[in-house]
Amino acid sequence: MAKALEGVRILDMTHVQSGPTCTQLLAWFGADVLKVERPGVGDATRGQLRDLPDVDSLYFTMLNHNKRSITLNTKTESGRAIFERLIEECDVLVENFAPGALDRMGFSWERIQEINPRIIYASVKGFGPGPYEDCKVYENVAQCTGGSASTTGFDDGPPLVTGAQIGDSGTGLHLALGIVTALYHREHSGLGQRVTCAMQDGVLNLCRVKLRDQQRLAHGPLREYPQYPNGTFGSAVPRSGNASGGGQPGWVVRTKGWETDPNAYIYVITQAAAFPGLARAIGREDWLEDPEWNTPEARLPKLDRVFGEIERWTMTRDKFEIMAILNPLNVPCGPILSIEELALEPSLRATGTVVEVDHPARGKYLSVGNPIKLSESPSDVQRSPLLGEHTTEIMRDVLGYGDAEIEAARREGAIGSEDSEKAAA
Ligand code: CAO
Repeated sequence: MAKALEGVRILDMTHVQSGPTCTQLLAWFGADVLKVERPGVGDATRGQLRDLPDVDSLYFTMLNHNKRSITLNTKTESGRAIFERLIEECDVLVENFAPGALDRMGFSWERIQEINPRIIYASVKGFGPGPYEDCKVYENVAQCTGGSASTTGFDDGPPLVTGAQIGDSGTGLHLALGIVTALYHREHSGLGQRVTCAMQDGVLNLCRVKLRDQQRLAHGPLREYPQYPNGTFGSAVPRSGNASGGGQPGWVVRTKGWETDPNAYIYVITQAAAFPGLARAIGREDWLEDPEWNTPEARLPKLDRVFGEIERWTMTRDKFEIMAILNPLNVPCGPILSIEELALEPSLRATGTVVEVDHPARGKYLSVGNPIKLSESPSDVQRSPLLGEHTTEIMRDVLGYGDAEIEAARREGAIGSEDSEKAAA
């Protein structure tokens, strides 16, 4: 079976997390992703958060599967010429440098279009046009400036960032959609286009429901927030702790073993239709006849007591047992799964969402595979490339350079020498 993006070639100038997430997704779908890295240095994440000395970090390997690596110094004269050849041969150029970096290398959008009018030029930046457009941005900056941090956490505590990398990986995912949309558009128009995605915008898109609530707030208190009815609302959407945010009340409650296990918790949603089953399961069938408790309206002002009663029951059982009891009753619930539990979960291994990858320098490690499954287009996970591993191969097979030209480019420092790259690794 052919991979969905077979035949698409990506000139990958990305680094750190947001851009590499995007190009990794495209690579999983079969695109030929040529990762361009500075000779002897490479993507900074190769050396960040290393768990093993002198071996590409998990940070790098887990974001750069299925790619080929070419080292190229685009700030040398022959490096620039090679870069132009790459632009000619590729369908998409993806980058997430600090604002203006590619222009400073001599490659404005106008120049890139001149070289290849069919190319799609896709970028991640921290901010869109406006007062902050020149700022460098990392994950947590985007979470804070995109509306996530101000709405995450408890009302009486500081803003919180989340573990999910919604700024980096989230924006990479948005960018990948922009790229395949532009590729589709090119089918009719024959032309490439510029695709940009700002991390602030990507995070705000994921916080869409909070902008919904901001406007609802003008018409009265947010009844599904824990501040209702006893607390106060200010002018901005407050942090809502573990409230569900949807129309159905939910909360995190402790389960058996919580005293020592930081993840002995479960999220329980008290959906109206399933409430009778839930009340019976926790031994409070008396609520079903009592007008003080038997309607969502009656329970709303005292949800803390409802969840207090639920918790009295959940604290007597472990989170998986609770899930097994509540699911047949149609009570939506989610055990708090640790990353350790997810790593060991057989069903995630079976679907390829968690995969074991073998790497020549580090041996076997676990990674998250492609979470997007296509029925007709397989997607497998191949190890990340070593720095410059495919330099000669790409120079020869993609760009058509002969041995003498490759040697000359190496002597001029436009591409890295294989030895120096091995030493840098
Ligand atoms: N050959 C020659 N020079 C190269 C090169 C190559 N192959 N690859 C990169 N460079 C140069 C760039 O041209 C740039 O040089 P100038 O500053 O002279 O223009 C320089 O390397 C460094 O690039 P940078 O400014 O992007 O890198 P940084 O480490 O200073 O900043 C980051 C990193 C992530 C803050 C910044 O790239 C950024 O804001 N990116 C956009 C937002 C983003 O994606 N953030 C998420 C990152 S993941 O948390």
